[in-house]
Amino acid sequence: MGNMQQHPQKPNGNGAVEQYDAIVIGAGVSGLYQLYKLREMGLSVRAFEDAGGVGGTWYWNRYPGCRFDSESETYGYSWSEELLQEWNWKEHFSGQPENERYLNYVADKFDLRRDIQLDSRVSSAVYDEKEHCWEVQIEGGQRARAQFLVGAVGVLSAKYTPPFEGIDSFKGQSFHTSNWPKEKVDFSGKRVGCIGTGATAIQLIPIVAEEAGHLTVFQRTPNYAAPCRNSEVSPETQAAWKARYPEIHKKCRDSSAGFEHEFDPRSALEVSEEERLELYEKLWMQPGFTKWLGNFHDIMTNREANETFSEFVRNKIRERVHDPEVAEMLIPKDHPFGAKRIPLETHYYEAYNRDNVKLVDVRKAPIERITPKGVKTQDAEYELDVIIYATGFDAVSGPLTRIDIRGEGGQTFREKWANGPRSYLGIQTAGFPNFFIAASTAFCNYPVCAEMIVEWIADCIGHLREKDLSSIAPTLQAEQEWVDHSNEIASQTLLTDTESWFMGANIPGKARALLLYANTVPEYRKRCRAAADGGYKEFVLQ
Ligand code: N01
Repeated sequence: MGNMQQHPQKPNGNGAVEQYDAIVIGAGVSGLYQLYKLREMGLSVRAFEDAGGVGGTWYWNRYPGCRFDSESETYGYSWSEELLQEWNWKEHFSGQPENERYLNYVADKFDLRRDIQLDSRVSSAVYDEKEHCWEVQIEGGQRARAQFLVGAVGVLSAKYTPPFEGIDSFKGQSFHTSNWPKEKVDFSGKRVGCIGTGATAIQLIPIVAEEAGHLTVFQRTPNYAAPCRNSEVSPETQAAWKARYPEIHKKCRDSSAGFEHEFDPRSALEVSEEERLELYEKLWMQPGFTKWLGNFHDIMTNREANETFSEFVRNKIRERVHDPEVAEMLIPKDHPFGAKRIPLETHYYEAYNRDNVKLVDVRKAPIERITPKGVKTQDAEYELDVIIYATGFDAVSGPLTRIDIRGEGGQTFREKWANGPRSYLGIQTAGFPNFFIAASTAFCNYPVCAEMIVEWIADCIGHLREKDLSSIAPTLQAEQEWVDHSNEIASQTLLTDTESWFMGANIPGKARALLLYANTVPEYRKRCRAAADGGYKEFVLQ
């Protein structure tokens, strides 16, 4: 363990085109495992990573308070018993610094660094139809070719900053939460503004509120946040996890959303009000997503059932925020609980009871521009020393459409996905042979599905090599059937009539489509396995 291999140096750009069996874009949770899997199979692999280190999401998102919303014991990789036994999680919902350390530990333990070139942003990838291979270009001019190309780019990695007028004129410091500096940002005595109140802002606001001289929160849409109830992991719990990891992972794989939680099979409407409230209070006291994924099953499908819990949460907010007017501003009224990913919080609502925190409604009076002094809304100018953009991501498709990917006949991936994702199983797209997407778009505890997808891709590549085939891509028909099936599943949920990144609704001009696959984890796994076991009948193999 810990052999601390060096990363390959970035060449100066004029050299020959490098050749590999496979190229992986990204060295985060999916990319590290994909590199490991393909190398184990004897392929020559190069991973290109935009960042200056490994870890993906856990490299970029260094803002104060950033942590898992999954239980730590369910987030770590499940594929190495040795790793599971060696690694000790410090907290039940582990924080960013430890998560980044974990992924670095993995990179060292499995000697992955020698095949990961850092500070290397892939700008284009073009399919060579004659040779059945991909040529990628790295910013700066370096080129590399490989038969297989894997986009392990994550789903929330293309950061989004609204194009506010005057954004560059601000004289103070400004940060996007997903491009946070490595050095600690000193807020003491400063006037800080935070734009956005999504899961990211909800994690950072209580911490910044304690440090800053004054904090102004610019909120357009309130969210339902639920208590995280994080705590340190005792040595007894650590030992208990280590003794039952196979059981923990099986439970996650067999559950609806990849967690240890499972929905209550009863309807919220079939029990008495007393029984319902008893369950709600019990769930509320528990850590993590229990209040979402351990709730009555129909809170995700039936508005009336959902409303019973949404109202319960609104009352919890009213209890915690002293000023009733501020409480009402923080209460969501436009969407049902759970139709957006639930932000897990620690003292979030209490932050608004502090004298140095002000909540500003930018739905009523939108932000007009950023000025040299701060933020100008329709009815006031807020003078600031620091602006935090907690304004989210161009999710799922964004990381891929920002690369110039060209498939058969010169067709661009950007055009192909212009009206929403078009794939088969979320993994491959017709007309882009040998290009795989190793980012979990299932509604899932991320690594649980990501591991499965990485393994599916590795098996598929193994199949091609074994049968001496040169390329694979789904048929247009299989892709259309998958899109129809995904839309059908989505229409049975409350997700599609809510404005959120799930629907691409946070990005002006982006097509409205559910970007995730709303089926359960076991159903998704079954479909992926059937495609492989059935001999890849839904694919064109050459
Ligand atoms: O991004 P978001 P996020 N003017 O899109 C506001 C994961 N995550 O980074 O809602 C004013 O949710 C926008 O307002 P509105 C998790 O999956 C996980 O917070 O569009 N405001 C919103 O308030 C999560 O769902 C963890 O009206 C503007 C905010 O910016 C996902 O990442 C922690 C605006 C963006 O919220 C994204 O969360 C954190 C404008 N022009 C995140 N434009 C874990 O715990 C945007 N906004 C693992």
